[in-house]
Amino acid sequence: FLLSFLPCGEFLGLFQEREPRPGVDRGPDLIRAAGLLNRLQEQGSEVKDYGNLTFEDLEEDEPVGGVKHVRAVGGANQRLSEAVRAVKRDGRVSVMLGGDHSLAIGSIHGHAAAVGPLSVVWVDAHADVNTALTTPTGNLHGQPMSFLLHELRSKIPVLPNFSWMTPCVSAKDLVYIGLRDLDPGEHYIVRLLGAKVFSMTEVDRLGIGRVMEETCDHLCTGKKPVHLSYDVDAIDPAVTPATGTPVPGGLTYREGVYITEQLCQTGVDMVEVNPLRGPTEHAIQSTVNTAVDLLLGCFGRRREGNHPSDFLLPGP
Ligand code: Z70
Ligand code: MN
Ligand code: MN
Ligand code: MN
Repeated sequence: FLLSFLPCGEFLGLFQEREPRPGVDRGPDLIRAAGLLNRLQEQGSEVKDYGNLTFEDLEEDEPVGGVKHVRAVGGANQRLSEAVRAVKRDGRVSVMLGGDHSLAIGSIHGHAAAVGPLSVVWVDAHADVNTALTTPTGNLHGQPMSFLLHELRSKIPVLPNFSWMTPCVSAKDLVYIGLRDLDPGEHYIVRLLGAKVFSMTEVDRLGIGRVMEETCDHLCTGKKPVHLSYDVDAIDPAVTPATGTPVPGGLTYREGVYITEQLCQTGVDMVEVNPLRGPTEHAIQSTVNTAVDLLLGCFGRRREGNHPSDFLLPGP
């Protein structure tokens, strides 16, 4: 019966070069090549692939106050936001394949522009909530949540190609799962704003069952549509090594899949799959296959098995 509840899924592949860690633009096509679309169709989703957005390298994109690729990332996210809005106009659930996590800016902005205020479940080793002024690296993939949060609005400097962007998420509607590598400024911000945090410590203490129960309770009080932003580095690098910033001590494959089973049919980002970071072909395949399994879990796949709602038991 689960399949009868399946909505449409659709895909936005994203190309984005990121200078220190090239290769993350190849994630979407690898996820496609692993059979994602066919497998979603087999489990009952009507899928449309909206193709890759391609972004040109900008000639002039000097760092702004230490923040790198500001104009390219700002412009790319503006286009992505519009693309996600178009997907929502088609009445579909949006799945954004990254690409790095800075793309959550446009993905979540576009989703919110279409349906109104959202709850966000951010599954990641990192909180990605540095501001342009707290960032220790200048990398925008460590900052997307800071642009999206209403509460940080006055703390974000004016940046070129970001003027289209306005915050669309309240801290009380944000749940983090899997955190284990925060910068001091990020930890301060998360505590100051009172976002719900299930770090790996809480996953260990409560177990993933209780974590998801409390996550759903927390989201139910807000009653807003949910956006799941899934960084593949939330999963332990033993399972998903092909990613830019692997951090030991992550979610198991089973915990990672369980999250998706509890949160199906939401808008989804699946980001930070980077084949050039995989030490071996096996490491890359393990990462890509895990990303596919997480996406299948988002659209109704259950480990106990599934059957179509119109299944007819054949007689002799
Ligand atoms: C670090 C920073 C990071 C990935 C985020 C970012 C860490 N806190 N790594 N996403 N893949 O640079 O702000
Ligand atoms: Mn991230
Ligand atoms: Mn991360
Ligand atoms: Mn990142």
